[in-house]
Order: sequence, then C-alpha cells, then structure tokens
Amino acid sequence: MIAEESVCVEENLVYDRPKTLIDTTMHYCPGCGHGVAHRLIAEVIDELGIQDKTIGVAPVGCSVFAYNYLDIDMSEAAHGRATAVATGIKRMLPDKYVFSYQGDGDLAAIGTGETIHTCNRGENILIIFINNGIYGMTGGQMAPTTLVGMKSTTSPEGRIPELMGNPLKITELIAQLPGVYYCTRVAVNTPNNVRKAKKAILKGFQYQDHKKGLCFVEIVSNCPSNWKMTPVEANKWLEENMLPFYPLGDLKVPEIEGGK
Ligand SMILES: Cc1ncc(C[n+]2csc(CCOP(=O)(O)OP(=O)(O)O)c2C)c(N)n1
Ligand code: SF4
Repeated sequence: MIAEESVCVEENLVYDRPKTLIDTTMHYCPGCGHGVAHRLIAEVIDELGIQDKTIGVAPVGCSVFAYNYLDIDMSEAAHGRATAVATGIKRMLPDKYVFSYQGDGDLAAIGTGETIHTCNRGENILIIFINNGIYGMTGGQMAPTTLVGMKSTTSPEGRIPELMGNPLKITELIAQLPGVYYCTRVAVNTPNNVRKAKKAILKGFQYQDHKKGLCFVEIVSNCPSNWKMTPVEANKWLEENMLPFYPLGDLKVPEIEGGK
C-alpha cells in the first residue's frame, strides 16, 4: 500500500525541491526575493547538470549564508569583493561555471570598483545582482539604488537627490562596457517574472561556454522587512515603484540573439 502511494506521488509530481537546494530552513524573512532567486539558481544548475562544476561567490549582505542553501562549492568574499574573488577562481579553473551573488549595497556601493573593472575586463563569469533598493542585512540604510523619495533609516524623510544624490542605474552603466557579453534585468515579484528570471540565469550560465565575456543578470527584488511592508504589499510596491525606474528587459544580448 505504501509503495503504491509513493509511486502515485512520483507519477503526478509537478514540483519538487531541486537537488542543488539544501533541505533546510532559510534565514531569509518571509516573502524575501533572495529565497526565490536561490531556488532559480538551484533549478538551473540541476537542469544543466553542472552541480559539481559550479562555484559561487557570496560576499557580505543578507545572502552571506548562501553556502548553507546551495549544495555547490562556494567561497565567501569580503564586502564588495566578490567579483575579484570570482575572477581569481575562474582564471585558475576556467572549466568551472563561476558566479557571484551580490546585493546592491555590495555590488553598487562598496564594490563599485571591482564591479566595473571585472565587467570591463570581460571576465568569463556570471554576476547575479539582487537589487532591493536598500541595505537589508544592516537594518535598512539607504543604498545607491534607493529610489528618490524612498524612506530608509538614513533617509527617514525619503531620498532627497539634492542632498543624497540620484539613484544609480549601475546595470545601464555595465551594459556599455565592451567586456560585457550579456546584460539583462529581471524581477521575482510575479510568477511570470520568476519564469523570465530563470531563463536569464540559465543563459548567464550557458553563455560561459562561449568564452566571450561577462554575463550580468540584475534581479529586481524586495525587502519586506526593511520596506516595512507585508510580502504582498512589497511585491505590489516593487511593481509600482521599482520597475518604472528599473525597467525589465535585455540591455545587451549576444549576436546569436540579435545583438551586435
Ligand atoms: C567592510 C564592511 N563594511 C560594512 C559592512 C556592513 N555591512 C554588512 S551588510 C551591508 C549592506 C548589505 O546590503 P546589500 O549588499 O544591499 O545586501 P542585502 O542585505 O540587501 O541583501 C553592510 C553595509 C561590512 N560587513 N563590512
Ligand atoms: S532583511 Fe530584507 S533582504 Fe534581508 S532577508 Fe529580510 S527581507 Fe530579505
């Protein structure tokens, strides 16, 4: 009887935990996009069959414990330095699939130098950039990506551009660099966007085989805790406020996809 039931479950299985995603409780807050992004990375690695050929680099930020969730080789990096570490790993082990996984504070503030130069050098890695418009781990300070008028602990009246500068569209900057092979912006706020995000991550890994430069996938995400919203409110706010400023879509695609 038990055996019959388990066969039945297997036959009708439409959704399961990817092998690469470790069966454990994540520390992420309920509704946080980091969990969705992790799952997508794990699904892609499973589908490509590259679990033992992939090396991830996660620096400081809420995703600092990514190595507890992804069952692959992973390295830590100091705040902002993930792409420098990923560069070293890829150059020593060019047959491995190497990616960094970085927040906006990490990638676009303390790590701006590493980010720009890694992209400009055209390192053959994938950068996954989680843009939630705030410093999540440290309690919600303003990030370079914080929108005009958006409240944070260091911009309690909302971001004032005259005082605090404008939000930085670092992905648009990156896309112009000759070393960048593929650059796109996706989001994880709706099922449809999640599916598109997975495709972008898939390409980011596959294009490493072309050895023609760097792949950059920005994932517009949320931070319900520091945005002080429920997960549902946060995803609605993302749609109405983040996406008009950070529009989704490809910024640079390889020739095989119609790019120049
Ligand atoms: C050298 C250094 N400076 C500052 C910090 C404090 N710090 C830790 S995480 C963080 C910001 C993380 O924000 P983000 O990269 O956007 O990631 P999120 O937590 O939102 O996912 C900061 C400033 C640190 N750990 N090390
Ligand atoms: S603080 Fe924000 S980014 Fe960090 S886990 Fe919680 S919701 Fe996610």
